[in-house]
Amino acid sequence: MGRRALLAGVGTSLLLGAPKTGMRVLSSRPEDLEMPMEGFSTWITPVEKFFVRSHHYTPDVKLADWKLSIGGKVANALTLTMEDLKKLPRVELVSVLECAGNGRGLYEPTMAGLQWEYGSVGNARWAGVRLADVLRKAGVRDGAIEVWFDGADVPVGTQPEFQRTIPMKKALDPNTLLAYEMNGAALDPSHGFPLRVVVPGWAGDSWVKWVTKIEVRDTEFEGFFMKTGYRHPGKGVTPGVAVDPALMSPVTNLNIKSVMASHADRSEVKPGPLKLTGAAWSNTSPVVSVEVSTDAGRSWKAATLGTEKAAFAWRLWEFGWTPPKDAYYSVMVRARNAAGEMQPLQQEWNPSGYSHNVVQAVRLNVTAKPSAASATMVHGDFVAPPAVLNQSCLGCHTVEPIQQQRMSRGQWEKEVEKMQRWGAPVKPELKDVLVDYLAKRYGMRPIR
Ligand code: HEC
Ligand SMILES: Nc1nc2c(c(=O)[nH]1)N[C@H]1C(S)=C(S)[C@@H](COP(=O)(O)O)O[C@H]1N2
Ligand SMILES: [Mo]
Repeated sequence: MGRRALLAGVGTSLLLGAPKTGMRVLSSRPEDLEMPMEGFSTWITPVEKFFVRSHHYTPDVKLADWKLSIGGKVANALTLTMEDLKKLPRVELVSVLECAGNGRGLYEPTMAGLQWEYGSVGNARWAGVRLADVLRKAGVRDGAIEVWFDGADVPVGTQPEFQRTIPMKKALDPNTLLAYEMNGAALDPSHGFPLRVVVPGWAGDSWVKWVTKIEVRDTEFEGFFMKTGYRHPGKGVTPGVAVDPALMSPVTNLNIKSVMASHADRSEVKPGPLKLTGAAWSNTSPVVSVEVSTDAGRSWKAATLGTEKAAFAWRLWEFGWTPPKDAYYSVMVRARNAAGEMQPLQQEWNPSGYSHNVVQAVRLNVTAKPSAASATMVHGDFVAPPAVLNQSCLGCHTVEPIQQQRMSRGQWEKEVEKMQRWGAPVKPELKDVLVDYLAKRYGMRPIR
């Protein structure tokens, strides 16, 4: 079995680091946690809210036992302690970290994999040393093409091990770091304590955590997570069609993307001024504009960008809007970067559901009578039907025509009144109870 984790045994400590709050748990062990939408309201994502994506169990690394080895095609193989590393120049930068699979749960047709929606992304301040400085110390030999990283985490059962490479050019980029700090403190165990790779502008699969071994290579690494996992056709393919991994390449650059976080899709708001807010980010080319459409993409207006910015960071944005009348709106947001890349209006599809970045549409019903409950129903909630449903609604037809509706409280009120005109016996004092129930159980955001 060697270093492998047995299914029950090694790595049983569930909580090694700071407790995370309000996260959407996609898997508790290995740890896969999605940031809640409120995470898009601060420029720096606190560690408690920062998403976690781990293919194996979180290793319990003790600094006293930890060492970093640098070998392969180098003149002098090195073994460094944290103390040695900290003698090299310290570099700090703020960068977005986004999982290649962010948004997978929004793809149609669906595909296997963790069903991330918007929150496998965060923006943090990373500090450490330049990978280039460490490589220079070791002396990269002629013919080197890529740099390989291995972390202290070990696979579960016969799962392949998470090991990754980045091309030499990216390894020598002055912004590519070996980071020992996140947001001003030592890395949290979930985020790679004591050392991780930071590759600004690139998706999370290159940001290897718990790094213990670095090797400079003159041949392409053939490991599962380079040759099979994290590969993308580079263009959209016919939805649902399988593509040979040999015809795909590793996911590297992030896509230009923006998220509206202040309002949930299919929610209701009262008339009056609204403040729409969210965040936008890009790859190595910075975000230059965020635009909002309140008419389903017919016209666009510039949102105001936040003052806090850095080359690889996300940019907060806000947009003030007073809906001209009570109606059902499709509000959209799109970002553009300095290279002229803009989010698409239609999502291209790829077999593993990577790099999702379609313009997000948030459907808002502006109404003086919001059925607040309908916006908060979540998967698995059950609301017991009141007796009045049976007494008033199931005399002429079954529950089916009722069940398939997705209506606001205002729409349900009109529907009940129509049924009353058609002969439904609804006691006046029970009408509100009935309408409330219908709006909650069969509201605009149906129970999936
Ligand atoms: C007096 C008989 C009767 C009662 C009682 C009744 N309905 Fe209906 N309902 C109908 C008829 C008739 C239709 C239309 C069937 C068709 O055209 O296919 C209908 C259709 C519907 C539909 C489908 C959408 C539509 O408007 O066609 C919904 C939703 C509905 N009813 C809800 C209710 C609710 C809620 C109640 C309880 C307040 C209720 N019904 C009670 C007769 C009734
Ligand atoms: N050693 C190791 N490094 C890893 C992973 C892993 O499973 N093992 N997951 C990668 C993936 S796919 C992502 S998206 C990021 C997530 O980093 P985070 O958990 O700090 O948010 O770490 C990367 N580094
Ligand atoms: Mo990822």
